[in-house]
Amino acid sequence: MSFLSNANTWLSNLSDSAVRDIATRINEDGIFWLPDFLATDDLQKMREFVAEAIARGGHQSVSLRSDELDGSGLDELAGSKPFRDLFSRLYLVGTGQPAPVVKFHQILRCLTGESVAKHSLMFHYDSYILTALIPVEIPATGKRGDFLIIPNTRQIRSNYVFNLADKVVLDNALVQRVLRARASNGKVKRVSMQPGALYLFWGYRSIHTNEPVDEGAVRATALYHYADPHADSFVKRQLGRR
Ligand SMILES: O=C(O)CCC(=O)C(=O)O
Ligand SMILES: [Fe+2]
Repeated sequence: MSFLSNANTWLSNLSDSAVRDIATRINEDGIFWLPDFLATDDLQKMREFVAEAIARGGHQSVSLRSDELDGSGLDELAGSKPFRDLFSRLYLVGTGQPAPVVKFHQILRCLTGESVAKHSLMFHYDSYILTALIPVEIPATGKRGDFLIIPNTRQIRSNYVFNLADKVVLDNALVQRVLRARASNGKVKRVSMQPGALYLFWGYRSIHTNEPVDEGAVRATALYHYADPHADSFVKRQLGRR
């Protein structure tokens, strides 16, 4: 089977009503997921890329941007027309607004080593409306780095300043402690990540994070962030924020 053919076949056959169903799932459950979006061979190529990136980085956590993903296979997915179309179609259904040109803020997030803790249990809102997450490497044993989400807790803010205020409140140490306590009491939706599956959620509207994995383990997730509602904000530019 050729590279990404599973994914592209599913994507190319998505009817408008199937896209609406996905949006409904995201609205109602907080997250949509599709198992086996990537075939085993696709995953294999990405896993080799992750292993090399971690080895190069001295076996510590690394985050790679789109210009560092050549040859990973994740760049090919970013370029796939039906994959890109899924984002604009969901945007239209989800927001009722015409979709901006699809440009991804793409990250391959590899967690391992001592720095795992620093990159885990940091509840946040994304700067982008729609987030696709594809787990590439998830430990089969020990701590599995589950995804935690409190879905759709806010609307899209009309002004960047209100968005920033939400983020500042959420960044507060006490708020983070309260959220961690809620999570450890089982009061936060927990998603056990399956490698090769596709997960979609409203990253801008949902408080979310990941649990840690053991230091000797590797957790790698590919993230495709789309549509920053405050991309043109003057204040944002002045503050030099992403
Ligand atoms: O890796 C994950 O599970 C989530 C990462 C995330 O939310 C982000 O990078 O914005
Ligand atoms: Fe996020």
